[in-house]
Amino acid sequence: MTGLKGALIGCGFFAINQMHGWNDVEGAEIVAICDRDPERLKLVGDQFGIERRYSNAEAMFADGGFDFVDIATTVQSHRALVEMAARNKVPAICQKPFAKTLSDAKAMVEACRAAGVALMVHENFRWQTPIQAVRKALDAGAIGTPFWGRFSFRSGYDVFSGQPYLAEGERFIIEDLGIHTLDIARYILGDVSSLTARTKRVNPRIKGEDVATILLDHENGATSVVDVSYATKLSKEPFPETLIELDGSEGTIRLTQGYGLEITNGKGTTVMDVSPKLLSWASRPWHNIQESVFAIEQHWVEQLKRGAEHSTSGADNLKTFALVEAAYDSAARGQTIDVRALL
Ligand code: NAD
Ligand code: 89V
Repeated sequence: MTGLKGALIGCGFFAINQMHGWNDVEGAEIVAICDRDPERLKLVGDQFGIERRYSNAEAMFADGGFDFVDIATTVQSHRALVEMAARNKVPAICQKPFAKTLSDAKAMVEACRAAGVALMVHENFRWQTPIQAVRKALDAGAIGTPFWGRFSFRSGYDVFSGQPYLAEGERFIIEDLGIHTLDIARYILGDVSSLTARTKRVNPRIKGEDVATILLDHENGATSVVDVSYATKLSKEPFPETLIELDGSEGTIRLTQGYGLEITNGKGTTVMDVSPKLLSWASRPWHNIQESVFAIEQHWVEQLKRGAEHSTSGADNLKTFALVEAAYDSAARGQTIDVRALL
């Protein structure tokens, strides 16, 4: 395979994982980086040995010399940068949350479609080893047809020290973390027709909600609950594990804390360890997320080379993003929201 050349915009907290991931990916390398903060640009450029450094994304696109762009900035700049990539006919990866609003997200998908360039959202949680293991068990028919699910992320971990902006937004847990959990629910049980949500803010030092409980009606008739919290203090901190319960016509699946996968069906019960790998550059407890960064980047390269759609393409992610908007709307109005009407 001829190697693809990439450029990364946004050299902040999470970009370090993305740069490590690119070092491990086969068939691609990062040749240019951009950040408007000179300190971050220098830190990442020096750490990863990248000579081409820009403080302005327009200038980087004007110089060109790369086959794709990886946008790792926070949400405020996503629409402008994705549209810049489309104007320059450069395929783009965009971090989650994809956009500030669903209408921005739709415009970004349309810009890339019209320009004929691929667009993938860096929605990496479905690429975690334990989530892939659940999907594999379902696909193998281990529990027949699933009719109920629970996708749960409850933690007391201090995410604010690494990502201070998470304490400052009007919206917090659904937009930042629940977006991943909702995407996992879609990935496992399929698209959603309607949704009902309730939210709370428990931590008085942050602005947005840190607890959400969301009831999903899936198009195939299954029902699920997505429950997320950063206000849950447990004896053994589960961050950043998503726990899953699935009931099916022929059995049950439980993804338990500590990365255990328990499957019960007519043959009895099997228990497997589905722990993520601890990559050479990774550190606990983030290694689960870090491995999924590498996995989604490898997927990007493979699909781009084949000219095939990505699992979390911009178009696919509109259906996850609509769940985020619907959840905030439902919580504000105390009503069930018709998700299909938003798309
Ligand atoms: P951060 O604030 O640490 O880093 C963002 C960087 O982008 C900063 O260095 C900033 O100077 C730069 N930047 C912003 N706008 C720019 C522009 N227009 N041009 C050039 N540089 C610009 O943020 P972070 O914590 O690294 O988060 C970045 C994104 O990653 C967010 O959208 C966040 O939600 C997401 N994230 C994803 C995961 C995941 O697992 N997928 C985990 C953490 C964060
Ligand atoms: O994955 C994320 O988007 C992170 C975190 C796990 C802290 O919520 O922001």
